[in-house]
This record gives sequence, C-alpha cells and structure tokens, in this order.
Amino acid sequence: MYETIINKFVEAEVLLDDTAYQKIKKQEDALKFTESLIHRLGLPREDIMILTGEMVEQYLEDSKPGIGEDNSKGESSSPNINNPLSESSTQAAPISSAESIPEPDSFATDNTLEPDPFRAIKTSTASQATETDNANHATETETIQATETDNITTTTDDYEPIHQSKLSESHGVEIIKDSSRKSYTNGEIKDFTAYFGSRYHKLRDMLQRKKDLKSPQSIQELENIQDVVNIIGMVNDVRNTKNSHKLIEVEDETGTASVLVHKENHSLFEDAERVVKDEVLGVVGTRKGSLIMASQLINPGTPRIDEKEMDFSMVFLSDTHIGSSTFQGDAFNRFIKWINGEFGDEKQQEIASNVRYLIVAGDIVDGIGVYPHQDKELIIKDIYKQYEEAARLFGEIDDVQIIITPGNHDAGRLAEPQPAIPEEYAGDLYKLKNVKFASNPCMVGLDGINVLIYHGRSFDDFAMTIKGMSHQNTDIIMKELLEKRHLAPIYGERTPLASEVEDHMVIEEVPDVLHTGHVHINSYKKYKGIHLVNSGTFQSQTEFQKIYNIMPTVAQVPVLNQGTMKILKFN
Ligand code: D5M
Ligand code: FE
Ligand code: ZN
Repeated sequence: MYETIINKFVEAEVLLDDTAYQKIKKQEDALKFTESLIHRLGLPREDIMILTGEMVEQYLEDSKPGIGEDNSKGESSSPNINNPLSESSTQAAPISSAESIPEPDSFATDNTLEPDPFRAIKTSTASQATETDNANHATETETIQATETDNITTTTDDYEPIHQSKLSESHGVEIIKDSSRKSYTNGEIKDFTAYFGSRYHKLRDMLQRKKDLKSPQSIQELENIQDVVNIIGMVNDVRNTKNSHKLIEVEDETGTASVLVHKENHSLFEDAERVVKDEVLGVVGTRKGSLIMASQLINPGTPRIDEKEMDFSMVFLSDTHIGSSTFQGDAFNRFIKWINGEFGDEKQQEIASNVRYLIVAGDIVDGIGVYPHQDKELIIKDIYKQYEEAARLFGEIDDVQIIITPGNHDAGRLAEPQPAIPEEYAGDLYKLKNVKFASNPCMVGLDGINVLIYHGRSFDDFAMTIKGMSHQNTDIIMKELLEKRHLAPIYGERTPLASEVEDHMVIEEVPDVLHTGHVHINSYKKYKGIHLVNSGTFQSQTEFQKIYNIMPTVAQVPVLNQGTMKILKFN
C-alpha cells in the first residue's frame, strides 16, 4: 500500500521529504488522502516539487471546515505555479520555502548540480582517430594512430583494478574463456532467475570495489536511512517523466526503488541517458520517501591498462559471408595472397611476415534463412557447402593460426553465448590443422595478448535505444560495454540471450583488445589502453542493408602490427 502511495507521488512528479511521508502514512485513509492532496497540488507543473511536512500540515489545516475561508483580506493572490498549495491560502509563508529544485534546504544534495569528479559513467569525448594513408597501387595501408578517447583521471583514481590480465609468458593460443562447454540451459524459469542472479552478483562484486559503494545498503533498508544512500541495483526500467527528468527503476534482492535524475543536473543526466534496461548500476543519492534523488550513477567501469609489448601481428576479420552472391571473392583472394606474403608492396609484405594470428569474429558464412528472401542472394544454398567453401578458402592460408567464432549467420545455437560452430556443419574447417574454434563471446590469449572476441549483436540494441549511438560508431558502444562490464546487457530485444545458470556475457577480465564485427563497418579507437576494433566485412551491400541504409566498408582489414593498428584495403 505504501508503495502505491509513493508511486502516485512519483507519477505526479512530487517528491516527498521524510516528514511529509510520515504524516501521510499516519492518515486514516492514506491512499485517499494522497489522491486528494495530489489533486490539490495541481498538474502540470513546470518542475518537480518537493512536498514537506509543513505543506502537509497546511493542507490538513486548509481542509478543516471553516478554516481558511475568512483569511481573505480582499487581496486576490495570483496562483503560484511552483507552489500550488498556496493557492487556497493567503498565508503562504510556511509553504513557500519548499518548492522546486534546486532548493538547498529541501534538497539535501544541492551539490548534485555540480559536475562530479568521481562520476563513473562518462561523457564520451571521442576524438576521431587520425588516419595516415600510405597509398599503394596494389593495396593500401593505413596506419591508424588512435587518439585516446577517455579522460584518464576520472575513474582510475577511485578504482581498485580487478583481475587485470598480467603479461603472460605463454606462447601460442590460450583459450582463456570459452562458454561452449559450460553452456547449458533447459529453459526453466529457475534458470532465468539464476541467470540474472549471476549477472547481479558478478557486477555487484565489481561495483563494491568502488570508493562510494564499499558498503551499499539493501533497498529494503532504505526506509530507515535519512541521509545519503548507496545502492546497487539492476535496472528494471528507465524512462522520461512528463517534465523530461529521468526515472530509473532499480531492483535488488530485497525490493525496488525509483531513482530520479533531474534534467538540470546536466552531466548526471547525460549519464542517465546511457543507462539501459538490465544493466547493474550503483546509485548514490538522497532519499525522499522511497524515491532517490541521484547524485551519482556508477558503472562497474574499466581501469586503464598498461599496453603490452608485442613483436608480432594479428589480423582481424569478420562477416565474410561466404556463400552470398555479395561475398567479394576476388578481394578475399588478394587478402589470402597478402597474408601468405605473395601480394602487396615491400612494407605490406613485411607486415604479412609478422602475422601469427588471424581472428574471424563471426558470420563466416551467409547461412540459410537468416532474413526473408535471403536465398535470392545466395550463390551457395546449402549450409554444409558454404562451410566447405570456407574451408577451401581458409585452407589456403599458411603458417598463421586461425581462430573462428560464430555470428548470427553461422550454424549452431543463435542464443548468446553461442557455442563454437559445431563440427557437424563445418567438418572440413575442423580438419585444418591451424584452425581453432571458440564460442561467441570468448577470450583468447595470443602470445600473451588477451583478445575479447564478440560478434556484436548487441550493437543493434544500443543503436536502437541510446541517443548518439549507431552502427556507424561502434567504438562508442564498445566503450560503453567496457564501462558496463557486459557485452549484451539489454535482455529481450534483438539480441537473443540464453538464460544460463551463469551469465557468460559479463566482462570479467579486462582485455588488451576488444574485437567485434556484425555491423559491417570498420572502426578503431584506443580506450584506456585497450584496442577497440571492428573488422568490417567482405560482403558488399545487400538488399536488406539497402533498406536500413547501411553502407558497409568492404575488404578493409585491420592488422595490429607490433602494437600499431593498420588498415589494409583489398578492394
Ligand atoms: O548484419 C548486417 C548488418 O545489418 C549490420 O550492420 C547490422 C544490421 N542488422 C542486422 N539485423 C538487423 C535488424 N534486424 N535491423 C536493423 N539492422 C540489422 P548481419 O548480422 O550480417 O545480417
Ligand atoms: Fe554479418
Ligand atoms: Zn552479424
């Protein structure tokens, strides 16, 4: 019942301070009292109002028969929009000091209007990576000097690094995390609960390492806390209020709470605009009734890492879409020749000679029946034959270790985490001695450089949900994934997620490289020492992509050559 009362005030954008809340609770029919009080407050107002105990007293006074009627001294007081209670009373004094934010006395955290130096969700100040062309007639090489995109000082100083990967002495391919073998689900509801429980606890552990969240309260406990509150919750819902503030509903194991972010608190509001459903978030704020006025929204975050030395190169591919009539076979053959050291100028051949690893991050083949009328665009209409062709092409690559992970066009389970492409579909590929298969997502160590590989299906959800995010700027989304420490937080939209007993999509270890694909558009940025790379495609624009106005960057292959990113063009 008290929740209903609170929700009524939330809907009306009225914050209750504690004395008001206590007084309302004491009323005989608190719900009815609430309704008539809200009615009296009137709607709409320009801003959120704070209801104090004094204002409730005043309302009670005014409601008494006879009282207030003879207060009029002939002056007609004009209605005060910020103080609707005073409309019925010419003695507005006790009420008039308690209205809209910001008001230091009634709004305890007036410092929320100041930019907070410990903010964990950061404004993206992405500066474009500068590109230098080393044009060549055969192929083109671009060295991309990534400018750092983050402000170093913001989160690192309140962060205790967790599990940072150390420079491993290991050589060769080490599969650090692969969910293929662990993945199982019987689709029961209890798995669903276990899945979100696993997500919550993994991320809560990370959040509790933050200075401001060392001893968070449970939501249930909040009722007894007057002052600053710190909670860790999973986001149930995020929406705009009538007056364009942000209302975030969070949940922990003890209950739910509504968190309000005021639109005039600009930097915090920007953070709130990047909040998505089902992420796990730390909230610091002040309690007003059961509503929390946020002063900080805190992400699990990613610490800055030291870049490791590398004396070799790794090549990033994805979305080859073999089997599609739009697969660019000629360009791909040039790529194969280059990686084998038989194509390109001297410099490019030298890069090729450094290459030890090739990662293919999903959509190796075009698959069958992935979208309506796809068969019209297929040159190979049999999934087995598509993988045979893939095996023929990748089989031409010598002396390079290849790692293949699935995408949404590949055979096998579609729900993420996707186990490795099953051998029954890709027998010939499995026969190749230099090919290893892993899940999507997975973490592999390549001579000690840890690469987190994720196809990127959740980019569709971010592009759809968050202002300023799109398929054209996946680097911004990748930064957000790292800060949220989750590869696909939004449940139930475009990214199918399997409710496993454990959430394998949590980014438990900070990688040296985050490699994604899916959007068919190359991107590269460096963020906190981490290389963020999207490897584009070898498929020209499809009819489907025409509808969505997706302009792919075709046959442009990123190569991390001894620590420096270069793009080689084969079209
Ligand atoms: O994805 C190829 C491109 O199409 C990529 O940019 C994402 C985009 N895409 C994929 N599915 C959708 C939907 N349902 N809506 C909008 N855009 C989409 P691929 O995985 O290769 O098909
Ligand atoms: Fe694709
Ligand atoms: Zn895809």
